[in-house]
Amino acid sequence: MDPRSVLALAAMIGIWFLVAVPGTELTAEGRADLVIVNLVAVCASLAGHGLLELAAIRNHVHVRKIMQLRRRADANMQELARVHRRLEETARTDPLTGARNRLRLAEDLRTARGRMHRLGEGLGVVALDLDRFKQVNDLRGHLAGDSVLKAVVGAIQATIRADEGVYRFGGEEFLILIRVADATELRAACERSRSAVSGLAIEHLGNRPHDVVTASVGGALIRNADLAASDDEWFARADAALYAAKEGGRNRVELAA
Ligand code: GH3
Ligand code: MG
Ligand code: MG
Repeated sequence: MDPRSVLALAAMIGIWFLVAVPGTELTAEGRADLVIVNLVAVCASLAGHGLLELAAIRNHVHVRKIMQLRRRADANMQELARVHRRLEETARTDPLTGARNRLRLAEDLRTARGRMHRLGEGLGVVALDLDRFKQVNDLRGHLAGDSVLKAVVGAIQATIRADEGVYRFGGEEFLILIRVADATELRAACERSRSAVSGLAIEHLGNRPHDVVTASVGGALIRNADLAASDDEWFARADAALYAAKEGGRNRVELAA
């Protein structure tokens, strides 16, 4: 039962008793005074209860406001974390092709070195350069050249695992990092990338005799014993193989010695 009802009931009984029950030694005036005192006490008590309730309501409103602010702050933090993740991704991506950029390459190579050290995994460092690409720009314009670059990245990405990467190394030269056990696997992976590019069948009349966009590919197999060499030395090995592929007639794969 509500404390106020209990209080009111008690007061009513008290007042009724004072007014109605005869035989005490109180005078009529004394009774009236007592009734008034009783009524004042009841009113004061009810007012006190009312004030307490008001304070409780205010408290409740404050708590709700605090919870609302807390929820808003949580949502802001989540949005901030999302924007941060997006920025991190954007800072590591080539805006034209969507390939990973050189910042990401340096980070991924550190990770690959760690895996090689711990697990003895082999790493394929593959350099891929489009053949006579300058002619695409000269014959069909720079924008057409740009869309070829995008298509090439998409085609190469389709040949590698989700946790492996294609990196834009320079203008129309790409680097691919793949996990391979030996030279046979490396050659097969290089060949998949090469044929993915020619398989796009993008017309390129400046690239005789194929008449479609092709790529030359150079692969270097990196093992535990190569951990002492720098990233640049690894790139140089892949680049030398790429140079040999260009020299050998383009649209072909060569592996570093
Ligand atoms: P090679 O077979 O010897 O590799 O011949 P190439 O013409 O591909 O090589 P070269 O280095 O002479 O030319 C590369 C061209 O790539 C020159 C440049 O205009 C073009 N290129 C570089 N970056 C971009 C780009 O972002 N967009 C476009 N459209 N072209 C680019
Ligand atoms: Mg080229
Ligand atoms: Mg080039």
